[in-house]
Amino acid sequence: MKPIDYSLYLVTGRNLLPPNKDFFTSLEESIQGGVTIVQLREKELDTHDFVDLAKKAKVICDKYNIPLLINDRVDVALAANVDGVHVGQTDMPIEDVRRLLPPGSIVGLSCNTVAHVKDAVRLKVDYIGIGAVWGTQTKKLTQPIIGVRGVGAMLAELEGTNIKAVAIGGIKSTNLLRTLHGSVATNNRALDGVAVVSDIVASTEPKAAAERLQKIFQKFKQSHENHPLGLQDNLIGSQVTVGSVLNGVVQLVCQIREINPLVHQITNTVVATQSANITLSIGASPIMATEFREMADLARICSALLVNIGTIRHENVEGMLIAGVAANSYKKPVVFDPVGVGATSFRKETVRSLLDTWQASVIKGNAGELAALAGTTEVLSKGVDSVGSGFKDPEAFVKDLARRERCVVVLTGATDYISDGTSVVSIRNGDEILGRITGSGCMLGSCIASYCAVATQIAQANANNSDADRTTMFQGDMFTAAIAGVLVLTVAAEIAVKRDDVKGPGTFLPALIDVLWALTPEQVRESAKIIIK
Ligand code: 3NM
Ligand code: MG
Repeated sequence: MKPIDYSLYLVTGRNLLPPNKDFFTSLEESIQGGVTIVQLREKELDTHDFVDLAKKAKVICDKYNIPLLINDRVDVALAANVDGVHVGQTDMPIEDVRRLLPPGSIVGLSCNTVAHVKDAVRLKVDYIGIGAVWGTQTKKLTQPIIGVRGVGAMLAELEGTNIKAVAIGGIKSTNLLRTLHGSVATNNRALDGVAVVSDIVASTEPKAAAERLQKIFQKFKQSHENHPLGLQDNLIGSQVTVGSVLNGVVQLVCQIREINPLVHQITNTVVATQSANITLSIGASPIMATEFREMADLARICSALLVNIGTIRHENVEGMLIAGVAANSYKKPVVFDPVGVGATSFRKETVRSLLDTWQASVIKGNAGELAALAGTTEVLSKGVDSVGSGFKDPEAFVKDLARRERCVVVLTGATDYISDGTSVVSIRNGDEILGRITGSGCMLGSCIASYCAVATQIAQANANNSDADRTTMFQGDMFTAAIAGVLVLTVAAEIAVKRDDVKGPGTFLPALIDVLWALTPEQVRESAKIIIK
């Protein structure tokens, strides 16, 4: 028996068909577009009509040799002689479904929690439907929305089983890439497919809708198989050495002044001016816009986005959500600075919803912030500052967090640690005076975003047409960009603090801007104190 292809799982919804679109025509066109398995879902239909509908749908599915399942109704599945049944948590128990259906039938179960997945493993279902991953208009939900990162935790439970998994709920071609990348578990288990109702059924061109979805899925599958994080071109796979990293940094430090990339920064009201000045001094151009109506336009013209929640207000969240989604859709890097995330539950909830909605390319924070983000109590914070020295094993922590969040992670402190989930670079540059001025961490976010911007532009300029078509989330080497941001700012701080005119924090800040303005790639290379593990 050939394995079932769950990649594009259509759940029907006749009430969503466009006017004058025949159900069977829509079904057949969607299969022609790339639907690989179909579930007939009817909540209102009389049994007689349901069986009739199932038999007719079966003729179409058989023509294309794809499986047909029935939602909930074992009797209808038996009567129409289809391939299996999908049940929800409150439907007939799995043991009974199995006993009633012929051997070899497909049995699927809806799961909303990790406990449901554990049950599914014990009951040996063929596949699970995880949902709702996003909000949906198609079904009245009785359980909270899971969010992409919650899907990963559920997928991890499937390790060592043959159980397949699809996600469902609000999946569209516009969020599919993020759904797939964002839900990969820490053990690298990914979705086997996605289940979709409205994005296909409500379309006047279901064939084109299915083609779009299937194309994105196939590219995700390729990039997931080929790159450990699947997100970006970086040094993964090639040998990372201090020399190769510094060469990459020097290239970015030189090119940023030629390319002068636009960097959109949504930051806090304490540091906006100095962040903008820092951006200018290293050779990029800042746009400090927060109005949500501008976000889509800015994502198109800018080469990177910085999101910093330092003085977050409820009314700013929507803009941050829209900006990140728009940046993702244009494959522009998103640098995220979860300032003070451990301080209040509002910040925690905001950070969770931001990271559930878009994919960051780099997350940076101090020990307290990253501990709060990771949900460990190993490091405590006081307001926006960390308490104590940090993690017992900072290298392992940043590597794990990079894998979990599927992006580059920068942990700042006396030593800065940067990981892409495979390598960890530690940097021992800087000066304690950086801790005596406000917003040095925020300025670092601006530097990283600026180098991410130039890395993306370089990658785009080098891309040929086939590369432009690829479906990694980002283009460009975000790992080297993050390292460049840290090195440039910390090396400049060392030089600035030694200047005769610097008497303390007040004179340090303008000196830092001046030093950054004149900093040469050679100074960065010569002063860099970096170790790679
Ligand atoms: N089940 P759309 S969400 C049928 O969460 C169904 O179990 C869900 O429709 C679950 O793709 C859902 O139009 C509807 O959002 C999905
Ligand atoms: Mg049901």
